[in-house]
Amino acid sequence: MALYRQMALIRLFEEKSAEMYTRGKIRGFLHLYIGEEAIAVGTMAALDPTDYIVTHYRDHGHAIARGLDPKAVMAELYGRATGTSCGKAGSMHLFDPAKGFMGGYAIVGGQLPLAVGLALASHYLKEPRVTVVFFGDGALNQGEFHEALNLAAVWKLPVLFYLENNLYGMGTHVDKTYAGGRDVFRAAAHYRIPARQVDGMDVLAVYSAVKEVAAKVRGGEGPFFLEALTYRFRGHSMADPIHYRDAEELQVWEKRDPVPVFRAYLLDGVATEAELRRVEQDVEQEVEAAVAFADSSPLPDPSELYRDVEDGREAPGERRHA
Ligand SMILES: Cc1ncc(C[n+]2csc(CCOP(=O)(O)OP(=O)(O)O)c2C)c(N)n1
Ligand SMILES: [Mg+2]
Repeated sequence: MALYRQMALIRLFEEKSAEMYTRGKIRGFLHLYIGEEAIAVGTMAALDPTDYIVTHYRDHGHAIARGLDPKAVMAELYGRATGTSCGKAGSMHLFDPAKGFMGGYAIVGGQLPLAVGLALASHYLKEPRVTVVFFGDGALNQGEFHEALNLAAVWKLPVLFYLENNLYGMGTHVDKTYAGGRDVFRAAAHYRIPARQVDGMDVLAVYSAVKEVAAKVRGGEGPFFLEALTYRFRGHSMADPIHYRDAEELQVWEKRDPVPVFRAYLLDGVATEAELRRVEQDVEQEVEAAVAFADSSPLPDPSELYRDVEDGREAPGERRHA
C-alpha cells in the first residue's frame, strides 16, 4: 500500500505540475516522469537511507520517492524561496543532501562521473554506502558514460549504474542512436560489470531486483548495471508535441501503466476499493497542499542572487548546503 501511495502521489504531482506549467505558474523547463513511477518507487524502497542518489533532469519522481517534501519540490518548480534549492535551481536540479539526494543534472550523462566520485569517497571512507546513478538511453553515447563505467570497474567502486530505457531521447528512438542493439545492459559486459534487465513497469519486480543487486554492490563486489525497461507517456518536455511516435505504440505501453496495473493487483486480495480510494484522497490533499504552499511562498529576495553561486562573492561558511 505504501508503494501504491507513492506511485499515485508522483502521478498526481506530475499531472498537477503540467497544469501549473500551462497556467504559467511554473516557467522554464519541465520534464514529467509519468509512466516511469514504478522505477523510482520500487528502487527507493529497496535502498538504505544512507545511500546516495544522483539523477538526471527528469527528477521529480526520484526526489519524491526518496522522501523530499512535495511542498518543497513544488515550490522549487515555482522558483520560490521555500523550494529545495531556495527557488534558484528549478525542476531539473532538485537537491537534498540530508536525504542523500545529490541532485538532478541537466547535462545528459554529466551525473555519471559525479556518481563515480561519490562512490570513490565512500570507498576511501569505508562507508557501506551505495551510490545509485540514474540516466537515460540518451546518455549511452556520451564519452563520459564509458569513462565512468571503466573507472568504476577498475576501482571496484560501490556504484549502481541505473539505465531508465524509455526508448526515446527527446524525439529520437534508441534504435537510431545506439548501435549496440536493444539489450543495452550488455554494454556493461565490455567493462566486466555484471548487468541485468528489469521490467520497469512492475514496482515489485523493481523492488526485488534492486534489493538483490544493491546488496552485492554494498558487499564490495564492485559496480552493477541495471537496465529498467520503461516508457514515458508524455513528451520529452512540456514543449514537445510528440509527433514522432505512433498512437499504437503508446496504446501498447499504456496497457502496462504501472499505477493502474498495481492498483488492480492490490484489489485482487490485498486491499479493498474503499481503502484504495482513501489513499487516493489522501494523495489529492497532499498535492493540493503542495500547490497551496508554492502559491503562498515568496520569490527569492533579489539580495539572494549571488548566494550559493560560485563567483567568489560569498563569505566562507555562508553556503547553506555546506
Ligand atoms: C550533453 C547534452 N547534450 C544534449 C542535451 C539536450 N538534451 C536534453 S535531454 C536530451 C535527451 C536525453 O534522453 P534520455 O537520456 O533518453 O533521457 P529521457 O529524457 O528519455 O529521460 C537531450 C539530447 C543536454 N541536455 N546535454
Ligand atoms: Mg530516454
